[in-house]
Amino acid sequence: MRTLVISDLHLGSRLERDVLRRPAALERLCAELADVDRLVLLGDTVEMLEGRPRGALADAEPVLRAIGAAMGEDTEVILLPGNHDHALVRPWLRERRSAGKSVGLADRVPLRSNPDLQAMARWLKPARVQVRYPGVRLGEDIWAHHGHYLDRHLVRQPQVPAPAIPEDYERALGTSIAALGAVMAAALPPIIGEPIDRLAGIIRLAGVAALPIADALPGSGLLAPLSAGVLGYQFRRVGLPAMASVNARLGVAEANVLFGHLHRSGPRSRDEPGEWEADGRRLWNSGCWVYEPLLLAGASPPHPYWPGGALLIEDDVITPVGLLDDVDPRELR
Ligand SMILES: [Mn+2]
Repeated sequence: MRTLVISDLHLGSRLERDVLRRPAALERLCAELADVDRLVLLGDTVEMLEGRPRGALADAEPVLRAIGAAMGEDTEVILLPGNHDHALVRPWLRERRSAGKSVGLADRVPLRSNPDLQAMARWLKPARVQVRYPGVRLGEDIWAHHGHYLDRHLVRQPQVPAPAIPEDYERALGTSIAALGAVMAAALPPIIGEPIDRLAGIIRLAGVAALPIADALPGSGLLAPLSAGVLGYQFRRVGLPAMASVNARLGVAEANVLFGHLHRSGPRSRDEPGEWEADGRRLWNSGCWVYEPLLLAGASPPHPYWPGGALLIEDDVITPVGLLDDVDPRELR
């Protein structure tokens, strides 16, 4: 069984940073999918936070149709909502809450809980689709989650209790992104003249990892801290420990935890392996499918923020791969 995990497609992004709208990128992914039995879309598949969820879904349709066709019969797609497509799972969460039922670590979300989920499942045919939230078990010792729960450990908010349940994380979702927007707006006066949705793109990319950057450089007010290097540093010093905190509080039993959200694929060959391990668990990041010019200008693959990151699982062995590393960068912009 061959499983491919990809995340952070952000299909329908207003500035068209989602590379799968580019034929070269979509073709490369589809070629890979021909040999895949199971595809995991690990969150932020559709960009529903930019104020045009219907348009984003419409943009996602042809991409999902191509993915389903490339997968073919007797294959499966597991869809997990993240923070940018959290709306997909909200009706189900509300239903659970009103019924007084708790949420587990890998619950199955019925497609019928949301017409948008039903539409996505239809587009992905003939692959079978199941929706899981907030995580899914992918093997004896592998649990995958989009990673947005880690935001809770990056902002000064009421502490997450230890141990915690998914509801403790759900309660404050959204506030962190809003808080980040406020910090960025205050910290980046020199960026005036930069379109505001360009800024939104940076925020999306940085995730809440930008918050500690703003804290660490009070009054600097420069865009410079958002270079790939500093983001990478923040990812290792802040992002990875925050994800480890989520795993510890939720009591994740699996030894391997896959996540996306921060858009930084790894561990890569030059990464320090110890930074990706905590409490007996190993962390793996699936990267992203977004071309962010502010981070990638002048860069070339292999690069931790290069679009096309994925995690390949075969016989419970996990391998980070860069599926777009060989595609002409001009075809990704
Ligand atoms: Mn995310």
